[in-house]
Amino acid sequence: MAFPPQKLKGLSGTTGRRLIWTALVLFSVGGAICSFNPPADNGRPPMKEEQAMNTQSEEVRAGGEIGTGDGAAPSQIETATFALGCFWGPDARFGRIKGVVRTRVGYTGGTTENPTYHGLGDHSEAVEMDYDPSVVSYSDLLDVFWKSHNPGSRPCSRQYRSAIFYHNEEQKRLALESRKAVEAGTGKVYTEIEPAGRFYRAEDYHQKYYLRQRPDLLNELRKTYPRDRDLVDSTAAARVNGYLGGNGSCALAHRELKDILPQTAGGKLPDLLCGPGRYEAEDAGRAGTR
Ligand code: MHO
Repeated sequence: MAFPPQKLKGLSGTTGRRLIWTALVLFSVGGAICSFNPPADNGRPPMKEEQAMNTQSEEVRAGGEIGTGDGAAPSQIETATFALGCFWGPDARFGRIKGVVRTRVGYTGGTTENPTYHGLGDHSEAVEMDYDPSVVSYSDLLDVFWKSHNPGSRPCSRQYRSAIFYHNEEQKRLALESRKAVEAGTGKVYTEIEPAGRFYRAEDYHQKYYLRQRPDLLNELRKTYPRDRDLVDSTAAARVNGYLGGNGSCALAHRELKDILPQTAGGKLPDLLCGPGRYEAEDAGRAGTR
C-alpha cells in the first residue's frame, strides 16, 4: 500500500467532509434557485399595475372589516388564487395593488389534509387575495401574475409550480385566454390552470413576511389591529408589506396609508416607513427599480 493507514484515514476524512459540504452547498443553492422565481420583466412593475396605481391613488377605497380600522369597505369582493414560486414575494407584489383588499399565503392544489410548510404533501405554495373588481380587474391581476415570475422555466418542484386556481367560469376563460396569449408571445409555459380547491393558510410567520422583519412597523399596526388575524387580513398590512417587498414608492405609501387608516391618519406608520434614511435608502437599492 502506498499510503500509511493514518494518512489514508485523514485523506478520506477530508474528502468525505468535502463531499458532504459540496452536497450541502449544492442542496441549499438548489433550494434557493428553486424557490426564487425571478420576474420575467426583471422586476419592473407591469404597465397595468402602474396605471392602476397612478390613476386611482387619489380615490383609494381600501377594504377590510368595518370597524377594524381600514377605510370604507368595498361594495363587492372577488377572490383570486395564484401559485408562482415562493409565496413571500407574490404576497408583497399583489398586496401593493390598489383594489386588492387583503392577501394571505397558504397551500393549495393538492389532496393531502392540513398541509404545513414542513409537511406540504402534494400542495403548492400560493397567494390568495380578495379584490374589488370595480377597482382592479381579474385581467389586471393576471397581467401581474404573468410578469411576476418566469412561467417558461420548468418548475423544480410541485411546491413552487406555476398555477392559476380559478374561482368561476369567467376567471377560467380569462386565465386560459391569457395563457394562450403569453404562449403565442414567448413560447411554452408550464403554468397549470385548475379549479380552486381548499386553501390552507400558511403559518403566521409566513404571512406578510417582509412586515414581520420590521417589529417597529408591526407594533404600530397592532395599535389598530390588536388581533394577529385582523392585522394579517388588513389592507394596511398588505400595503406596508408590499412597500417593504420593494413595490411602489415612498410618496405613494405616505398618501395611501393616510387614506387607508383615516381614524389615525396612518399614525406613525408613514414616517416609520418613509422617514429620513429609511425607505429612501431602500428605494434606491430595490424599490426604485420596481
Ligand atoms: N428558500 C426560501 C423559501 C421560502 S419560501 C416560503 C427560503 O427559505 O429563503 O418557500
